[in-house]
Amino acid sequence: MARLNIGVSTLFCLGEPFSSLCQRLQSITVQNVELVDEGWHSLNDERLRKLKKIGQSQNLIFTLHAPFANINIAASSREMRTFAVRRLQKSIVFAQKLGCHTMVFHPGLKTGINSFYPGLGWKQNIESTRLLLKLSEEFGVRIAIENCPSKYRFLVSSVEEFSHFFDELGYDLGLVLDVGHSNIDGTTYSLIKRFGEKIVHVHAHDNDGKRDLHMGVGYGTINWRKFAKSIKGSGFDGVVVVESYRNIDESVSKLQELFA
Ligand SMILES: [Mn+2]
Repeated sequence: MARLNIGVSTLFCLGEPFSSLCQRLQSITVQNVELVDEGWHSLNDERLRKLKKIGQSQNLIFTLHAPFANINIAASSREMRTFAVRRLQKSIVFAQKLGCHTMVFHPGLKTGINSFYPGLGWKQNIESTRLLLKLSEEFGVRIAIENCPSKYRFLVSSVEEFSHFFDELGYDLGLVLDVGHSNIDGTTYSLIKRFGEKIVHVHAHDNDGKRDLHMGVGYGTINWRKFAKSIKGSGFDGVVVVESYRNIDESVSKLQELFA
């Protein structure tokens, strides 16, 4: 079995200024880096130039996480929905300019008025995703949707929901398996079993099985040995990105050992 690439998400330093992110990238020990187009690290053309330069000198391979705070591609208001898709479009363009092979995004969320219009939020989530897929084709950047904990009101979380979603979508869209999130929902192995060939990217962080704590690998309840065996067995050949808030280097070493 091929040795999988372990990467690091820059989410761990999102609380630090952009200049600090650049410094960290200059001494990062992995080749695969997931940038987060959010908060103090939100991208613009000047930042793209800096990141591109660092990426080239350090020989980094970038992926991009689309913004997720205040973003709902299934928002009830058309204006808000349009804004969300346009903002993600901006990220797709940034991803293209940075040479990212994948951009990760979150499914739409249920809103306070969804119950009055059964099925409408679901439909809007599908429509926005189709728009994003068109843009992804236009700009030549692969996009992939992430499983997020069901208790945070995501429209698509469970295995059944993802199954309906992919069927109805009618396009080929990759899945980002976030093993921290699936640990909370108890869906890790059912997601791998059902969508093994659709999983193009993995987010790795740990938790207590209840809260989305983004702890380092081995600090929570996830059986990493079992997970590594299962995901390798599914034929997955993408990048496993450490997305914890702390213990980054330690998590990378543990995963490198497990996936070697
Ligand atoms: Mn994630």
